[in-house]
Amino acid sequence: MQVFYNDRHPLHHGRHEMFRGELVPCFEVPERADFVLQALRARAIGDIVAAPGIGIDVLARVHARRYLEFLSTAWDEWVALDPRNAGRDALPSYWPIRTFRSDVLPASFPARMGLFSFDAGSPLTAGTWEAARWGGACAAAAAGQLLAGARSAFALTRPPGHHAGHDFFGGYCFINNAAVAAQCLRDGGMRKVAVLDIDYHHGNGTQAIFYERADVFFASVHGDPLTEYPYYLGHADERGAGAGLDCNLNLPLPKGTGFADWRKAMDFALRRISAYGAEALVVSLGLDTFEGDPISGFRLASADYLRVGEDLAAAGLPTAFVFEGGYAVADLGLHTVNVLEGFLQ
Ligand code: SP5
Ligand code: ZN
Repeated sequence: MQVFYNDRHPLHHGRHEMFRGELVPCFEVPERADFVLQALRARAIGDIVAAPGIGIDVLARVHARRYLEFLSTAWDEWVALDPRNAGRDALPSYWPIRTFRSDVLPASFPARMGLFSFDAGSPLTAGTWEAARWGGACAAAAAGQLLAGARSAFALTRPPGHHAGHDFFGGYCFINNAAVAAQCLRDGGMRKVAVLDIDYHHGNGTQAIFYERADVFFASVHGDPLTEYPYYLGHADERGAGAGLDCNLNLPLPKGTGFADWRKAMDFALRRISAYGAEALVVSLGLDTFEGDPISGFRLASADYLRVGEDLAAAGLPTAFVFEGGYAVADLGLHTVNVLEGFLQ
C-alpha cells in the first residue's frame, strides 16, 4: 500500500485550545503522526512516499476561494495585529451566528477569523496553511493511486480534515482531506464515490460539503451529537437534501458503546454504501474510538482495529484511507497499523 506522508505536518503545532473557560494544551499534536509513521516503518506496511504538490484549484473543488485566501494569509494578518502575536496561537473570539450577515467580508481580521470557523479549540499557527494544504496533496495523491488501479492507499497527514467545511475550520481541521480525495476520485472518472467516517466525532464538514449531491455518499458512525462534539450536526434524521436525498447516513451511538454494537453500525453503513453502488471508498480514519482516548467515549480495544480493517476489506472497494483524529497518542501507531493490516490480509 502506498502511504502518502505529509512531512510538513509539524509546521502546524498549536499550543493551546479553549476548553471550559481556560486554555489547555492541545490534544492534536505533531507526535500523533510521528507515532504512526514509526509503526508503519516497524511493521513494513507500505511504501512511504511524499505527495506531489497540487494547485489551489484542487482545493477549490471543495472549499470556497475566499476561505482558502483567508487561510493562506491568516498568520501574517494575525501577527500584523500585534507583533507579540508571533508568540501566540490565533484563536477566534467572535462568530456571526444565525441572524448575522455572512455575505459581507469584514476587513477586520478577528471578524474574518470567526466568519470562517465554528469553535475556539482549533488554534491556527505560523505553519498551519502550509501543513494543511500539503495534507490536501496527500489526499489527492491517495485518490490518484486508486484511479491508477491500486486497491488501497493511505494519506498520513495532520492537521485532520473532516470537521472543515466548504468555508470554515474547526475541530482541529482546516482543509477537508477526505473531501479532497472523494472529489479527486469523481474528477478522475469514478461515477459514484462513498466516504465512510469512523472517527469518534461526526464528520460535519464532509457531510455539509456533499449534503446536496447524489454522486458522493457520506456515512458516519459517531458519538451522539446530543452529548458529543461537534454537537450541532450528525443526527440520524439528516438524510441529505435535494439531489442528495438518501445519500447521507448518520449512525449516532451513545457514549460508552463497545465494539460489538459499533461493528454492527459500521457493517450497516458498508451495506448501504454497497447498495448505493459506490465505485470507490474514502475512509475517514479516526482512531479516537479507542477505549483509552482522552476526549472520546467509545470502548474499542486495540485488537478490534484488525477486525475493522477486515470488515472494510470485505466491502471489496478500492479504498483510500485518510488519517483523522485519535488522541491516545502513544497507541495511535498500533491502531492505525492494525486497521491497515486487517485490510491487507
Ligand atoms: C478530528 C477530531 O477528532 N476533532 C475533535 C475535536 C474535538 N474538540 C473538542 C474537544 C473537547 C475536549 N474535551 C476534553 C475532555 C477532557 N476530559
Ligand atoms: Zn475525532
